Amino acid sequence: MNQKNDSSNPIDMTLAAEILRNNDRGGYTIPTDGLYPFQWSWDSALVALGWMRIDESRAWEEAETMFRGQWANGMVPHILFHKGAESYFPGPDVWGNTKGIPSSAISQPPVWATAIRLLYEQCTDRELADAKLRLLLPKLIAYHEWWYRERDPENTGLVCSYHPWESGMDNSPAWDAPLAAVPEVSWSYQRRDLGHVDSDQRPHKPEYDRYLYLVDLYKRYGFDSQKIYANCPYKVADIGIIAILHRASKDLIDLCRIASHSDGVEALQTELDQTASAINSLWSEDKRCFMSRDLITGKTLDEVTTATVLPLFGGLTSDAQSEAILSLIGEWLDDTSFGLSSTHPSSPRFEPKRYWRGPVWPHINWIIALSALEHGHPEIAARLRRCTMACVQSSGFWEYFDADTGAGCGGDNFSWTAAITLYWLGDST
Ligand code: 9WN
Repeated sequence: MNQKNDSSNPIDMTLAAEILRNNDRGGYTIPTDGLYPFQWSWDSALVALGWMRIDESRAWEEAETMFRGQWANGMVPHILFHKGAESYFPGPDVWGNTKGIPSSAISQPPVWATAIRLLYEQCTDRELADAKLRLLLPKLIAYHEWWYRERDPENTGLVCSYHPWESGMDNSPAWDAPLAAVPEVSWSYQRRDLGHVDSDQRPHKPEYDRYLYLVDLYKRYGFDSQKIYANCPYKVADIGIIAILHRASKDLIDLCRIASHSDGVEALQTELDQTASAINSLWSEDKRCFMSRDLITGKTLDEVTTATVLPLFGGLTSDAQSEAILSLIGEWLDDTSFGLSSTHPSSPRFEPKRYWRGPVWPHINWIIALSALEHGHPEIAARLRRCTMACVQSSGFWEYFDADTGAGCGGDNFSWTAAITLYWLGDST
């Protein structure tokens, strides 16, 4: 049953807290029961921010559990399969990684260092915060080193993604062209997502056939980074990942300074400089935002999505670019009633309730609101917060919301929606 607010009353914070507690599986929080029964990386980072509002040590535990699944090469997998569950496909057997905690073989947008910075700043138990920071810093550094080393081996300044799932924005129309070039698997399989959610809110089968081809390819190459870099048919300089990584690396350097930790800082700074010099090659004057690039064909992925404004969050924009992006966001908000649709509504590929092709995602509104605030536009931040909270108030704590109606879509009693609600309602900004 969806835990729904009475829409005539303010949002009930105890409901949001109850969702996190119900989704707690002991040290980690699942996004939602049934549809996503494991620990996902960027979900978990955002969820930790919600836990910080109600239980500080539980917030830190979320991070510790995630980093327990870190690979020896530094990668933090996008899913940790702590326990078996039949309600999700593809599970650990399909991914095939049996070292340590069974996991997927790709990562997800690296929001962890940014989340840890916010946890550190907001934790009232300073002794706890200092101890956890000391413990997590080397792991965070290894994670960021992994991104730069393994995903930008030619030092272009732009890391690449190997899978649409790695972007966290799975069936974004921006990935249509590079994904179409990936072969399809020939095996038959049963999708579990369609047993939980209507098919008009989920990706199509041809996309899944290619998602699985890539999953199988990593396994065939024995998870060898060099072989995958040389042979992966999907390689995208994903503007969302690049921007989030950049922001997180800056936060990480600041955290290192706070903890007087110098190992790795200089190298991180070099990577930041390299990305700052490369980023303008992705700027589109015409679209007023940054575009991803298909690294196999060299083509620009010409689609305005919420990822394309994230360099604002990354602190990668010139003053003129910031103003251009903020005016784009303002107009985009005028065209929608419930916050930023994941794909711009003027796109012929916009679909208001199909997952990342249109719906409004609460955590993305939160990230963009934070960016607007940092760039001196509190009115845009307030607008994003207001319309996101209005969706939650009228529809409940859903995974995402129909961009045209604000109706709840995807999984219900969703952890990141509850966490962002707790974060926002416990915040004075
Ligand atoms: C694949 C858990 C995850 C989110 C992603 C979202 C969705 C998975 C799926 O769910 O992806 O990773 O099976 O659809 O797209 O952003 O982290 O909530």
